[in-house]
Amino acid sequence: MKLFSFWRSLATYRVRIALNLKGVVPDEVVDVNLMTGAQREAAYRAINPMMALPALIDGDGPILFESLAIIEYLDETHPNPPLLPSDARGRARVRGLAQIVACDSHPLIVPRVREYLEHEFKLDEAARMKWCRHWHTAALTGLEAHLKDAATGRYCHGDTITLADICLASQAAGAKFFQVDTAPFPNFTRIANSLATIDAFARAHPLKQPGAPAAA
Ligand SMILES: N[C@@H](CCC(=O)N[C@@H](CS)C(=O)NCC(=O)O)C(=O)O
Repeated sequence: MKLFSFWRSLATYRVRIALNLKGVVPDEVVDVNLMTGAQREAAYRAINPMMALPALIDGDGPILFESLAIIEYLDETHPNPPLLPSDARGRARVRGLAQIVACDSHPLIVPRVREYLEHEFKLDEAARMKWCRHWHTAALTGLEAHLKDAATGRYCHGDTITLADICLASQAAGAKFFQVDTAPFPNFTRIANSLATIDAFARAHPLKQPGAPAAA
């Protein structure tokens, strides 16, 4: 198994958490430096034509891409512990929470979007940060409202870790990178703090990966 990764990639952080929870250790971790644009080089474009991390090769292929799809693949191939509830409504809620992060919020703040805002629309660093913080806050506001539901427990959905928690942890790490205060979102913050104490999450954290700075 080969994981294409970069320390700062929040989508890869999600996959690393799932791998840790499942006790799966990739044979190789290939570093694709998002800060030097290595994701756009031909070698990586052949792996993932979207020029985005993560990608995973498991055995003979095909190459797996998109963090949520990879995590569901891992969940199906390594069912314990399960990352989705056993009931259809529960699965829909967990996938919905996960998609707020991975589909509605995260894609708006990735390097290719920030670089487009800079080069095409000439937005300076302060304006780009304002953009990122805006979309972070929109997701945090939506998540917090959902987390007031009685279905929330110690974690996003009851007292068992699910795909939603994996995504919540990546939103929390992103909030730190973009200096977004999560204090106004107490359920989100409580769950993020609980998850941070779990080894599978702590070991997967961006700042614990090779090449990461001591703080970001
Ligand atoms: N929806 C994708 C997002 C992939 C993505 O955008 N990854 C970022 C890093 S977290 C990336 O590689 N960006 C490269 C770029 O924007 O140029 C997923 O969840 O896997």
